[in-house]
Amino acid sequence: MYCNQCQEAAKGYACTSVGVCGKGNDLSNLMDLLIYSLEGISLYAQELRGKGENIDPKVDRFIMEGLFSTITNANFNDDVIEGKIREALEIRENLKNQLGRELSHPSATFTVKTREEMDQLSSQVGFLSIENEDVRALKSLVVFGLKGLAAYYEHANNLGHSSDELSSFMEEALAKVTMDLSVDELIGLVLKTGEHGVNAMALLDKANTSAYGNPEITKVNIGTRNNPAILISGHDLKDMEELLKQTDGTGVDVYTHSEMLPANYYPAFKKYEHFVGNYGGSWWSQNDEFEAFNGPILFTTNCIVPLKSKHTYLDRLYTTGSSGYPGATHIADRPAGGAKDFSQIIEQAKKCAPPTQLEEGEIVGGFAHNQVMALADKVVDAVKSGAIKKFFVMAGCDGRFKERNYYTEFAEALPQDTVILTAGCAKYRYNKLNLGDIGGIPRVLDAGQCNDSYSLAVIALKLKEVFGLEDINDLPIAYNIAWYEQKAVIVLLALLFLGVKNIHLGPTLPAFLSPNVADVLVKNFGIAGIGTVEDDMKIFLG
Ligand code: SF4
Ligand code: SF3
Repeated sequence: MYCNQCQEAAKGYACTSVGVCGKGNDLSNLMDLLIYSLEGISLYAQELRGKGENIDPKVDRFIMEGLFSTITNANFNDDVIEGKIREALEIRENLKNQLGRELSHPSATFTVKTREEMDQLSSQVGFLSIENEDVRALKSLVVFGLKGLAAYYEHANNLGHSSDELSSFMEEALAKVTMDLSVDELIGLVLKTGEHGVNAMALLDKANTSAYGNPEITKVNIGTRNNPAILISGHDLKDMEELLKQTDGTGVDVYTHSEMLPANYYPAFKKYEHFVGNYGGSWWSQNDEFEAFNGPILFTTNCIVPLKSKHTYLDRLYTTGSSGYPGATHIADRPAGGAKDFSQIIEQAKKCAPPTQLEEGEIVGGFAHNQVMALADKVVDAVKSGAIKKFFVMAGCDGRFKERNYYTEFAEALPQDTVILTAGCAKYRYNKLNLGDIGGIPRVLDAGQCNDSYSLAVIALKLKEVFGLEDINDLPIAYNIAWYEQKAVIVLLALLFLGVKNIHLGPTLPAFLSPNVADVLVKNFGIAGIGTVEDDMKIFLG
């Protein structure tokens, strides 16, 4: 195996024998082969689109789900990925028949029957097979960005929204990854991926808000009640809706974990009396928290942390959608026009003890673009009067390593006339610190999930307009972003596409960047890493 798609890649290089995330050698190789088969499918799809032919939406959906299932800690089930490879070959065959001829690239022609054959081929098709390290880095940036994009698109698609433009782009980009492109062409493709990342996040924003209303300022309870309960994690709001509906009136409460916290901000979900609040912290703290929760846990997406031998909750662990874990129960997709069936989870919950309380109090969030715009006058006045000197976008991910204490310390060290704009699970490093407010505006404004970084971009563009500025970089906004998995990669590419410069990215720069590609990002976009809190504070406030 050779995997370096996330921030926790071993030794800042790559995981080569077992993933820090828990991904095994075989699974990693199978995932490489799945991506390769998606490239083969995409070559046919692009050829057909070029001839004006339609592509079956099921093919688009398959590509989207295939990419999503290979995201860091989304799916740990070898059998599922093997099944997807077999399905991919069938789909590729159908597209070949639709086209009436075979394409020549090996990804469009290979066959594998047994798992041994899969293992053998997979070791030849991963990123290490690309010799030139700059080409490898740029193609990695595209494919990892596409994975994040596919995840966001899947959630929008689950809510009935689709975009032929997005599907076509995913195929175009996957097809191009198989080609000999120059470094300049690949840089163009990276930026185009960012452009479509903006489109995917905008589509998901529309899907979420048109279905569930605009997020609004909300105090989220972080304590517990004395009823049996289900914990739901991940990003899929359609799953959230169906779980709340099906648990209503059953005596079973619902709590969110990690990236599902922002579900608490939506009017359509807040109306449920049995939706109690949020339990625990970000993804990496889940093992102990799930143990203490006592009831069933439902994963709608990543981030799953493998259980250690001391953990007892595997029989309470459920996955759905693109997530998967060996030994956990997988809830099947919803039938056309119907809902997923969560009855098994609810029945188990009824027999479980209520959650053990870990903390009490509340956290405040719900500052997506609509809510912030409703407060725009107040915000603009605060900036004009000097009460707010600077905004700090600290969106992105949290992670398990100690170096991320930097973000807590940075938030604490920020002067009182600054406001943090956040989204994604990065917020758990400072959202319980009680950093106060500026004339009623909280000093931590949480827009929502990582995809709601889109909201932060909308807010920045709106402020640029209000202040009559030419360039988004003239705003008093600094970017100190934390990343972990590939959704953060697409968020980063989206910000670059929007013209945002001087983003600080930490806790370390991606291991998949070659020195030359890192240099391009530094020179053209002002990307930088992080240093000590003290030094960075001088840079940001200097
Ligand atoms: Fe390693 Fe991250 Fe890849 Fe997991 S996803 S194998 S931790 S680089
Ligand atoms: Fe990512 Fe796990 Fe936090 Fe959506 S999903 S942000 S790390």
